Amino acid sequence: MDLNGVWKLQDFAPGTGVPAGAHEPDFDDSAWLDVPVPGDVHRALIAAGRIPDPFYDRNEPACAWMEEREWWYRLRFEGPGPLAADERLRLVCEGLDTFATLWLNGQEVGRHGNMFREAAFDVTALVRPGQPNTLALCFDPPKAHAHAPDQFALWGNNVLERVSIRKAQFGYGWDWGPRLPTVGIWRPVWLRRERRAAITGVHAYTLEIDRAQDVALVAVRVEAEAFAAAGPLSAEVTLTAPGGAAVRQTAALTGEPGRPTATLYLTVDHPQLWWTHDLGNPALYRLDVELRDGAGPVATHGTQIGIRTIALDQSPDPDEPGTRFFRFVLNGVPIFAKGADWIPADSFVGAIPPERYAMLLRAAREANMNMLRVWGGGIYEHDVFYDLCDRLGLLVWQDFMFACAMYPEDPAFAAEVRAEAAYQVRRLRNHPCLALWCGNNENQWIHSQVFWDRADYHVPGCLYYDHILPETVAELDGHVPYWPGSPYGGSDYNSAEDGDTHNWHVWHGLLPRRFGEPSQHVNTPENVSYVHYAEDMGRFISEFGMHAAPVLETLRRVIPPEQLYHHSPSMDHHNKDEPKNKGDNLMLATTGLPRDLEEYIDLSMLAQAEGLKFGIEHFRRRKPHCSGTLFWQLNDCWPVLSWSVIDYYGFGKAGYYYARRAYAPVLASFKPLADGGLELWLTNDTLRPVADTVTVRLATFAGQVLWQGEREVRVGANESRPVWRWEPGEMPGGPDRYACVRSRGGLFPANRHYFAMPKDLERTAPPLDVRIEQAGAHELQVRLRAPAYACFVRLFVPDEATRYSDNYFDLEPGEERVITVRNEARPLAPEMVSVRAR
Ligand code: BMA
Repeated sequence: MDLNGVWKLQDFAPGTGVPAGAHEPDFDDSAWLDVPVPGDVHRALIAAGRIPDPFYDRNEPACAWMEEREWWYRLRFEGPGPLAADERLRLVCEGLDTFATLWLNGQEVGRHGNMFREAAFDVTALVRPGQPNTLALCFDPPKAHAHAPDQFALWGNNVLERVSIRKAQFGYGWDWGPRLPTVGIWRPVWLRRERRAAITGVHAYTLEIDRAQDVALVAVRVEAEAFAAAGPLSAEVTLTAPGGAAVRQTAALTGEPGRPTATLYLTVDHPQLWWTHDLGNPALYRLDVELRDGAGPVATHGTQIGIRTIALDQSPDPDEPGTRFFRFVLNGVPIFAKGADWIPADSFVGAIPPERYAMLLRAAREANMNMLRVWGGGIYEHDVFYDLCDRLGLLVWQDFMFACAMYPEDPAFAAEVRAEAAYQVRRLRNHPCLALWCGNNENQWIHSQVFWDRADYHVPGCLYYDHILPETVAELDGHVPYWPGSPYGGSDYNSAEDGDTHNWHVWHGLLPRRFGEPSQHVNTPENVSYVHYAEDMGRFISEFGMHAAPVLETLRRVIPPEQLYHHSPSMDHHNKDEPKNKGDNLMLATTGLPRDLEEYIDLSMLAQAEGLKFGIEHFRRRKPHCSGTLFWQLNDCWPVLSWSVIDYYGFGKAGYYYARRAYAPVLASFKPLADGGLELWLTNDTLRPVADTVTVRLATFAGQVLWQGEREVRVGANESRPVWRWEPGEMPGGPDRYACVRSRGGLFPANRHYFAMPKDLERTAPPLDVRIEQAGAHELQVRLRAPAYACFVRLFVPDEATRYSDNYFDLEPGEERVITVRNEARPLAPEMVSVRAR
């Protein structure tokens, strides 16, 4: 029975709800607010006008009072029909945020204190069958359980009282997020009627794929709880292929009488493997389990699984002695992980519509990404996230939810962590998208930077990252690899030789350091310039990035008109990264400083986009020594100036389109050499060799071709290598010119190289010839041409559902391009499109 829908909501001064009788069945709650379950208290209060929109202007502190109230939820529901003697009822709350006490018909059912694991109670004796029942929940004030420990804070808005609560850590404020800690029933609530026995766990995993014999071996472990079973239990497991062919098997459950288990082994002929979308088809099989006792079927369980193996290769890299690989191996094939870090898609995590997940994950796939990292300061995502990643063929690097702090290790907290880990591993382990379990975000690394010289060196929280989490993963999953932290590896936990790294050298101006030396933040234009990515010889770069403003349309929605200027108080409030001039330093190094708001938007976007292009191209050329780039960050949780490439409303920044091209399955990129020479590289992430005729041109921005050549090139499957080299002087650079490469066969997107930073280029923006044709109610064709070189050509429709076949690109003199603009939600007309260039 589904207890989701509209409940009643009211706040009380701490400790006054019970004396007022709010837990009693006959309490009058008719004046209370409506609140959706699952959902979020903030959203209900905004809808009722009790708090202003916290994202607008500087409204955020106007919601702070909520942290000091206790919050009550109530629901009246009709009890189910009479229970038989062999039946029981369980109340299952998948997500309570956070410290809750529950009453059913006035009787206390239990308490719960962890947002990240379900609360389940046997309520057989409390529910009134066929009659009205009342469920009441009281959430303690979030403040009441927050104890600020004695430890360093990373940055001003990193509030450490969060570490004592198993709750989304970013809600207490982050360097891209407001302080708006959530309260409420954030995941579904069910009343589960069970008869004689229940399925408590299903774990499906691929044991082996034999590609020569075209056969796979899949194991399915079924766990049950028998509370009134008529005789021994058995399970029938059916695995159905996408085309309908099914394999079926039955086994008896054995072992502990009340908690028997069985593992079934299914041989699948002609298996359709689950691949990431760029390497194949993410095939999904339907898995059905039926549990039976002597008297017949008692329970069923249905899910989707993929047949795939995933491993983390850390063998020594023979070509870079002293280093080890850090690369994912999918179905036996080493892959280059291309993607971004994922943060919660809204500050109010209980109220995120599934469409928002679909929009963001589709955008990730369209940007040629094959992996996202669910970052450890947010949430174990909603089911829809993992279901979509399964379907779209996107791998997921899953952090456990610990970030940027030291964590308590007392027994009560440790027991909570153990229970949470067990719940989440069991919940997510069947998803074929799952590629890695990771202990936390940055906890070992940050600790090592602060306490590097302490003799009694111990990272508080290691009990989890080194013991409890890996033990839980080994016991309950055992097939998806575990990694203790991000970054992790090497002597300083952020090493170029071993493990994954976060490159905050660029952007935060963090100078390279070795273990045993103090760290330094040097925020100067020279130091934050993205050219330093070229010094990064890391194995797998799981964070790197830089800020850009969102589009003007987004700023207009949250910044009052009189505050629409760079560094206005309201704009600075929407930038949580201290000091707030890092973006200015990056622009100083790259594009020059902006003169007005529109230029600020353009130049910050250009600096971010060029930086991502530069970094991704460098890291991809280093394949396989570097085997992954996840840039910080894909998305936002509110409208903000941040590292994201897709803003809160869904508008892509320039960086989104630059990354999409830089992540193309086959990439052609120029590498400037230290001696003044130049190389052309081809990076092939596909599993087949490629060959093409490429044209390279050196030309001035004004239109004079200085050199042109054509050549046949070949690159092996899954390989990156130089295919052309110009000695110093053969391709003479300068601020008035560019080099560009094109594919004759359409193998890769055209690419170009500037010989100077954008601010130093000697050129003037040409006029654009733009012709827009209506190609259907929801589609426009935009034909573009320029007499001289046009940089940063951008099309814009002030509607976030609009998609562009390409955007923020360059046009060579005389080149004609046709861009398709589509909006499935609303009709488009030519006058809705603005087109500009630099
Ligand atoms: C790392 C991340 C986040 C942070 C980002 C930008 O620290 O893991 O915690 O938001 O860099 O500073």
